Amino acid sequence: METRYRNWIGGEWVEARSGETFVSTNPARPAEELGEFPRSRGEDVRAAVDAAAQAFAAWSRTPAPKRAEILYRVARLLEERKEELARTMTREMGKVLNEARGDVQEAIDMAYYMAGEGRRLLGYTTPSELPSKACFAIRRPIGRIGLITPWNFPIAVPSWKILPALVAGNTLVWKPAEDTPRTAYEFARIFEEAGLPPGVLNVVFGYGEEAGRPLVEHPQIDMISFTGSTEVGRDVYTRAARKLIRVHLEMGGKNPIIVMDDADLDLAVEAIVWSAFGTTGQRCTACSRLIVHEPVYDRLIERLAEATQALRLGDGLDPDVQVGPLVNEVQLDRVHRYVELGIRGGATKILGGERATEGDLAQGYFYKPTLFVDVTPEMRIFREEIFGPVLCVVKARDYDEAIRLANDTTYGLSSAIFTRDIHLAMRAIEDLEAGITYINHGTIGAEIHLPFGGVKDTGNGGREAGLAALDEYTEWKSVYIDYSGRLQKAQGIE
Ligand code: UN1
Repeated sequence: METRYRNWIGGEWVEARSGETFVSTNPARPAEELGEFPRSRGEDVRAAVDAAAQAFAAWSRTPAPKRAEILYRVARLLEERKEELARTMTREMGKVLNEARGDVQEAIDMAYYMAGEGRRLLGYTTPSELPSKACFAIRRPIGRIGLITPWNFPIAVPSWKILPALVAGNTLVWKPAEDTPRTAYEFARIFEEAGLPPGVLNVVFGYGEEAGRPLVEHPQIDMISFTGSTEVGRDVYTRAARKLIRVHLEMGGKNPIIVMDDADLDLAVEAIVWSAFGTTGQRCTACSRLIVHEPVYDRLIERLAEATQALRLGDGLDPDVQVGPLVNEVQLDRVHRYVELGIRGGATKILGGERATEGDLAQGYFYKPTLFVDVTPEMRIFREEIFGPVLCVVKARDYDEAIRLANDTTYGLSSAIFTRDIHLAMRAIEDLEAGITYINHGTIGAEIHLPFGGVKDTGNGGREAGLAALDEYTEWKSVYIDYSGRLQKAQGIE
């Protein structure tokens, strides 16, 4: 049985103009299909942007507390459907069910959080330098925003963009990842059921080059928010620069965990395994570099190898499974190519390094959690984002060397240190070049009410989530009201 899904444009569910489609499948067993989706192109994107443009006047004038009421309904519907959405997500992109539930929970949290902002959206008032003059700064919506989102957090990451953008009064065109259209469809349906007016959120399914690019280049799109690879993000930024529009970019990571000799090693091992192999390593916050202080190196590696070996691979719907498949065959090949590069480059593979093919695993895109030691900073496996279950371990003589190694990367999203020394912990907060630093916790697991994003090539300076999200999705307007009845010139001009 196959089900055919459609784009959501101006409140209608419509086919791609070309009639072309693509199919979404389950990475644990690719013969299982989750539906057929429109393969959209420029003409579909243009229709969606027109719908967003038409909806803007009414939506941006709707009082924010009223917009927020819809967000509260979205939150409640997400809660009701949490289990169903999580199961669809697991079937569509492979993450284990518990993690898929967490993914939906992030959207629930964000919906409540941003709904609350409907009654704040705070600006500020400030005194004027002149008498009988009032000054204040308010937030205004930006306009029509294009959203391009990845498959690894198919509900959470879109929710970080859609919910603040909506409460702020923008209208949206969303191009979800081609690997997770079904999950995106189910999420979009919730906005429809919650009573979002037609055209406020539009969804166009398809591929980056065919549907994403025309969205970025459309003259009526006032901002792009993109989460994905640094390579694609750079292209998005460059194209959008010609239009001088705002671009929010959330991209790669090569996130380090440092373990010092005074650390609680049991805790560290548990956190490393969760950060490196949770979501099969397919998080932009995943730990892919482990930097271990020499005195505990051997002990830590031994325990880490043991814990990694014990991980169970399989279909994420099975509650005993800890590591699901990679999302598709392209990723599987990519991860394996990196493993080969590591071996050729002289790193020592102590675990994994191959596709898992035992029994039922053979049909899916399963890859064994992989541990490399003897890694050096010049190696590509140390430098490039692999986005799979591959962890590189290096040894550090002392804290300073550990920090140097941690910062020896073009990325800067998440980072962590395990130590019981408060001085080192506090120093690491200052020294680690990253948007996020964890003390005695792995690199994954950000909460939605704090700013999320990174430095260096991870982004272009913006942050999503937290109150920072409102700065992304609003323009500041400064207002001056002169009630002196005469022309008063600022800066003391006579
Ligand atoms: C991502 O991988 O794109 O902090 C986002 C975390 C999650 C979000 C990750 N809450 O790992």
